[in-house]
This record gives sequence, C-alpha cells and structure tokens, in this order.
Amino acid sequence: MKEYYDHNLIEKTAQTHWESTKIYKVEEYAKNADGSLKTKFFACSMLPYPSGKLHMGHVRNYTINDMMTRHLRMQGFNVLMPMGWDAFGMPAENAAIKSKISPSEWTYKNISYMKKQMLAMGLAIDWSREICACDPSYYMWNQWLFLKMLEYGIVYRDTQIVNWDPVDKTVLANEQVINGCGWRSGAIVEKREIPGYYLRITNYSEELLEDLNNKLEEWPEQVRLMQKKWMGKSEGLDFAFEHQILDIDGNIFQNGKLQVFTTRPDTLMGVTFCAISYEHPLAKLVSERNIEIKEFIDQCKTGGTKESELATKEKLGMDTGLVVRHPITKEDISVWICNYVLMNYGNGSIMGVPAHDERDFYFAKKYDIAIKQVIAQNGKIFDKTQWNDWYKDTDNSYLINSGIYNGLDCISATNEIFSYIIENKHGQKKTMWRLRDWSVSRQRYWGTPIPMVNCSKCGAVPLSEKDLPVLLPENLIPDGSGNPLKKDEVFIKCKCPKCFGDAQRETDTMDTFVDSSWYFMRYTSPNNKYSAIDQRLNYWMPIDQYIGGIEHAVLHLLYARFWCKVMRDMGLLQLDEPIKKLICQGMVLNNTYSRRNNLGGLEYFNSDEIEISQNKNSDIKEYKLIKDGSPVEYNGISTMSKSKNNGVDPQVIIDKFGADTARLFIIFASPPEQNLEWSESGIEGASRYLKKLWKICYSNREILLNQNKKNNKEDISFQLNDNQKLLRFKLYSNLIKANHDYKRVQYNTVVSTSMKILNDIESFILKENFNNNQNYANVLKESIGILLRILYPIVPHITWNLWRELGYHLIMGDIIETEWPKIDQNAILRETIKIVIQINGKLKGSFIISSDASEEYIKEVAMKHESVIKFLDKGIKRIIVVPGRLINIVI
Ligand code: ANZ
Ligand code: ZN
Repeated sequence: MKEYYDHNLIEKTAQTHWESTKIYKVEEYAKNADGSLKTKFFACSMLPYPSGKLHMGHVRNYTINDMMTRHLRMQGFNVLMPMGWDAFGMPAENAAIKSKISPSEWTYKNISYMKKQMLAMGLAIDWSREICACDPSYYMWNQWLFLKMLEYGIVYRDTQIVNWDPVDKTVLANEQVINGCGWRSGAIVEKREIPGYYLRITNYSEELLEDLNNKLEEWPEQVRLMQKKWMGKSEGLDFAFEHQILDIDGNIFQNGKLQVFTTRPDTLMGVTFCAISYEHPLAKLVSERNIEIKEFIDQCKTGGTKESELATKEKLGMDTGLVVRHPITKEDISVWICNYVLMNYGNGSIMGVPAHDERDFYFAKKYDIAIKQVIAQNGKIFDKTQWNDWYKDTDNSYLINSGIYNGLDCISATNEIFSYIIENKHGQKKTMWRLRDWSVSRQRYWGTPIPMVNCSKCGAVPLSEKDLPVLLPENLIPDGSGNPLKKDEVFIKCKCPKCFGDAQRETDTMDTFVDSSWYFMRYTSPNNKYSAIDQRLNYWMPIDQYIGGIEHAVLHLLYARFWCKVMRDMGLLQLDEPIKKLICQGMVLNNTYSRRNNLGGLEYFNSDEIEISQNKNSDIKEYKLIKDGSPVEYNGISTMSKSKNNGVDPQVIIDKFGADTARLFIIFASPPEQNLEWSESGIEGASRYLKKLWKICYSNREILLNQNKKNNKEDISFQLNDNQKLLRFKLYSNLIKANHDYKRVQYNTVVSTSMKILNDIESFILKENFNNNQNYANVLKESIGILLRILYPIVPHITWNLWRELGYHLIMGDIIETEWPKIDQNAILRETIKIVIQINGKLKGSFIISSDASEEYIKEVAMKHESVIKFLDKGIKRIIVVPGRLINIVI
C-alpha cells in the first residue's frame, strides 16, 4: 500500500479491473445466493446529447445515478444502469457548416471522447446495452414504429407552417430565427405552409392528464403541474356572434357566425369589442379590401409566433370597421384584428372584456375602447386607470351592469348565460385543450429518415417493413443552404412501393424527440436484430428511477408517456406509464462571461479563457479575453450550459484531483434536487477528506490487515471499554442516519455523516493510543469497514482499493459485491441515558434513567425531581416528552 493517496494509479487500477471483469453487466432474472429472485431496479439517466465533452451537469446527473445504483446493488437489487447517445440533431449540422466535417464524423468523435470521460468517472454502466440514436440499428426501429403508427392511425399527414428563409431558401428551426430574421442570411423570415407528418397526441389528452394524478405520485409536483399547464384543459362556452359580413362573391361570410371561446361566460355583458387573429380567415378577407390592414397583417407576420413571445410582445391591433351582434343585448360590437389572439387556440377569435381580462384591459386602454365593469366585489372600487387582480376574481363577486343577471354570483351567472346561449342555439359547452398534435417532420439532414416515398401518381406512400432501414447517407456536409438530402440523387431516387414507377424518397427527417421517446425501452432489449423490443422489456420496465434536468419536464417527458401509451394500444407492451419515479436534479451554476459580436449576437466565453485583473485603486474587476486581450462582460452566476459556454471540463478536475474527489464534491455540495454552485475550494475540501481517509487507513494498515486475516467476521462479543462502546454507539447511530438519507435520496448528508464517522474514528485512535489489544483492533476494523461501505457508492475507486489493501475482501469479498452493513442493535443500546428537564422550554435540570424507560415512567420520575416540585402548585398545562432526550413542562 502506498503511503500517499495516488488518485491516478488507484482509479486506473480499479477501472481496468472493472472493465476486464465486466462487473457491471447485468442479466435478467438474477438470483440471490439462496436461489430466490432478486428485485429488479431500472435506474436511468436522461440520454445525453454528444455535444463534445461532458459538462458538470452530466457529471452530476450520472454521479447521483451511480451512487444510487451501487447502493442498491449492495442491498441485493438487480440494478440496470445503461447509457446511450441522443446523437441526431442540429448542433452536428451547425458544426459541419462551421468546420466542414460531416455530422457523422463529428458525432462519433464526440461520443468516443465522452465515453472515455464516463469511464474515467468510474460509472457502473452496463456498456453492453449502449445505444446510439444515429446508428441504423436503433433508428430503423423509429422507422418501424412510425409505419406501425401510420397503420394504426396515430401518424397522419397535414400541412405545417414553417419558418422560411427567402435568401438561403431553407426552412429554419425556431432557434435559428433571431428577432424575426434568419440566423445566417439576416433576411426577414416568412411563414410557409408545407406538408408534414403529425402524431395524434391529442387522442391521449384525457389519459395523459388523468394519469398525472393517478399514476405518477412519485414525480415532482412541479413537473406534474408543468405538464398539466402545457396540456391546458379548459372548460368553457363556444358560441357565435352573428353578423352580415359578405365575402368577395357577395355571400354571407362563414354562415354569418364569428365563433369565439370563453372560459368566463359570466362576463358576456361586459363585452365591448371582438378580436380576431391576423391569421383568421376574416382578417384575410378584409386585408384584400383594405391596404392598411394588409400592411398591419404583414407587420404581425414578422417575429415569433410562439405563445411565450406573444405574451411579452406589445399588444397591437386595428379596427376592421366590421361589426357583429351581441347575442344578448343585440348591440353592434366592432371587430378588431389583434396580435395577442392566437390562431391555433380556440377559434382564433375572442370576445373582448376589458374590465375583467388583463390583456383586453391594456388593449382597450391603448386604443380607447370602452371598459365596462360587470363584476363587482363589496368594498372594492373599480378603477379604470390601472389593472387590479381582483377584477378577474370570481369568488365573492357579483354581477352589475348586466341587466337581468344583476346580483347573481359568478357561478350562477355562468350557468344562466350558458342556458340562454344553448337554448337560443348560439353555441354550446366545450372543452378546449392547449395541447396540439405533435409535428414530427423536420426539414433537416441529421435525423431519422421518414420512411415514406412521394410518387407523382400515388402521393405519399409508406415503405414496407422489409425495406427498412432507410439508411441516412453519412458523408454529406451541409453548407447552410437547406437540407443536403434534397441534393443527394442517390438517396432521393427510388421506386414507388405501390405502382413501381419512379418516385422520390421523403427528405424530411424525424424530430429528435422521437429518438428519446422510447430509447430506454431499447436498453432492455439491446442488439435484437429482429424486433424493437422483446420480452426482456417486461422484466425491466418501468424505469424505477429516472434522473434528469427539469428542462425536459414537458416535451420529452410528455412525449415519452404518450409513446408508451401508443405502444401499449398497439399491443407491443402492457404498461400505462414508462417512468415510476422521477428526480429532477438541480442545475450546476458557474460564472458567465460574454461579448457582443459584430452580427449583434452574444458570444460567450469560458472562465478558462478569461483573465481577471483588479484595479489597484478600486474594487472594480476587469475581465479580458486572454486570446485577444480585449474586455468581456461578467454576467454573474448562471446555469452551466453549452449556449453560455460556462462549463467546467470534468476532465481537468479528474486529471488534477481524481474522479472520486469530483464525485464527492458534487454529492456533498447540495442535495440532488437543488442547484449546485461550482467551487474550486469545495473541490479542494473534498480532496482533503479523501487524503485524510487514506492516511488513517495507511497508519493502521497492519492492525487491520492482521485482523481481517484472522477471518473472525465482525464478532464483538467480549468486554469492551467505554471508549470502544462509545465509538460503536456513534458508528451505528450514524449508519442508521446514513441509511435514512440514502433512502430519501438526501445524498449530501450521507457525506457529512461519513465525515463525522471519520472524525470519531480519529479521536478514538488518539484516545486508545494504539492500544494493541484484540478489542481495539476489532472495533477499528469494524468501524473502518462500515465507513468504507457507506462511502463506496460515492467514491468507488478509493474505497474499492482500501477495501482490498486492508484485507476486507478476504472475509467479505470484493466491495462491489459485498453486502450493505447491518445494524448491531446491541451497539446502540445504552443502559442509561440522561433526560433533560425543561420548564417552559428553559433548562432546569436533568436526571439519569434506564434507556428503555417508558414515557409514563419518565414523567413519574420528573414530577418527583426537586427542580419540578417548586413549580407544581402553579398548575401544569401540558407535558411533552421526547423519549431519550428531554421532558418539557408547560405551566
Ligand atoms: C372572455 C374573458 C373574460 C376571458 C375574462 C377571460 C377572462 P384558457 O383558460 O387558457 O383556455 N382566448 C380564447 N381564445 C383565444 C385565442 N385564440 N387567443 C388568445 N386568447 C384567447 O383561456 C381562455 C380565455 O382566453 C378565453 O376566455 C378568452 O378570453 C381567451 F374576464 O373570454 B376569455
Ligand atoms: Zn406510385
């Protein structure tokens, strides 16, 4: 054994051993020594994108997962921890445009580097199950599932609206549109309608919502709420304002009905305008007659159309000059075109109630539209100068200015107005969803080819199963001017499966969320050439513990749930939900630096590219880019991310301190679900702890090795002195605490507990002064053995090595396969304990009592105690006993 902790040597040795013995490979139906089946546990981390190198967010995610896996293994579970690559997607294409290497080459190079880093982290991954989304052996099953879903009616073809760059003549993804312009050309982006494929996720809205409450109790409340909000179920009234607007041919437009949806029928009498989206057919109609309106609509078309963008955008509108008729008052209501009305929600048109809807309020104020209060609350004054949140409150409110509905509360008014509208055939109750069908076509190269063929005679024709996979050519280098598949004759040319005539292959590829919707299922059935999944899935699924970032709370996790339900309905599996328990790890934060580039975009720099200098005469720090010596801006602490270029390369930390130190720091710095601030000094602290552990083990190596060679198990049945009893008491109390924290995934406190144990051992050694007797050696061996096992899931290399060096493996086998320590009840039994007496929470005295004394007996003894007797005549209100600790008497 080396005198000093040599992390390089230790980690290399351990990893080589693990790799050569394939120690982390798992099989289905593994058994215990007694022949009974082990309980399975599927612990999965979210699939990483091979961006280049691991960042700390990855490392944190996998360390948490690894710790859980190793702990559960020692507890006798059969644990699967797989890994794979979310290897399709845009960054590979962008890298190709930039450095002229193919996305495939770039991706595989990154994968091989990141895999090396994962090995260096010492993760207990079963690499025999590795999957890679851009490998045909995986994506052919995307194609197969797509065809199945087409057959089953889940996939359909429809037009989709895309961002069109008129200069580059290409479709842009949303993130390539910057302030309404193309990211490369700078041209104003247009909307175009093109055909695409959709998945009917809306068929599953009700079930997806319902199961959030019934089947995902072990998911974070926050994620369930976000999904709920995303699906956006609302119940309301769908009805029409009638009108006499004529179309170009002189016919009544849309049967004379302007259909709107409202969740607040009780405010119908407060309508002072109607508004339609600029994409509404009526808007198109008026734009043909009115040049001003046409210009306004063109202005609306630029810029983002996402709801989040619209919410923050200035509210703009224009009066169409047209009117519709109020269904109750029969008054004329003017119709506006307005940029906050979404075409793809409800009917793309609304009734405007400025007094009680915040957006309508600001809109009406801006354009001087009447604000008519119809909801009131006692004691509250309605003030048109500014919006008040109670204006939308329905509790404790009643109707005013509403004719026959005056005085009704909001619920009754809603019911009355519902009845009126329904009876007069103006409309009906309706449930509206925010959730839209999932558009899966991408006009990109680096993705799973959609297995369809476009034939001039037969239209879009699906390939047959035997034609799969449709291989993606791997050698193309996109140049930014559109999808290179479109120029690849070899790829495009094909025969129509229906008429056998010449046809063209579909060049759109699938959204990469398709890859991540079911990859975890493929882990259970790896290398199966004949089917996507097999019966092994039934053993491993569902995922028992899924760990990943909150940024995937909605899309990925909703799509994965949907995908599972579709597969169930197609008879491929028997699961309602794919993920039993979810942990969303907190973010890893670090300093951020940036500078504006000449295109106006922000360019971010990593802290290792920055030189910080401090002006001698002031506190002001200066930040410079080392490369060119010119200043950059410090943006404070924010999430480590690719886009902010503020990651710390784990490799640098591993090289300098070792993987165990990095792991220990990450686990210790904060509980898994909270944010973690990167800190160099924290890393150093973790490193000191491991060195101290090594030193104590090294100093006692002979005693421990000898003791372990005697092969006398953990037998402590002889007379111990007080010191030895005390250490054992503390040791097992701490083990109980560590067990508790492991169970509730409060991993940071497992580290603090193990720090306490090491301190206890240290002072024990000092007190016993290397007392060289059997009992000392036994107690020391026992406590270090337990400490190593508590620490092993966190720092597997050093503990694996010490376990061997000190001879523990002679009795208990390799630490990887040994059992979790059991509690010795005798050690935590103390014959007598001290109970503290408090009066009104203030310390008044104490007494010694048998440690198993009942609450009643503690009370009895306390009542006779001199410090209590004095207060007895004041009358006792309450007595609180905390067994083993104190009694508090409230007078
Ligand atoms: C009148 C009203 C009065 C409304 C009031 C709200 C409060 P949720 O709950 O999200 O379903 N709305 C309807 N269609 C819209 C569209 N295409 N674009 C923008 N807004 C639209 O929201 C339903 C409410 O959002 C509807 O109820 C409507 O405004 C608006 F005091 O009608 B409400
Ligand atoms: Zn054909």
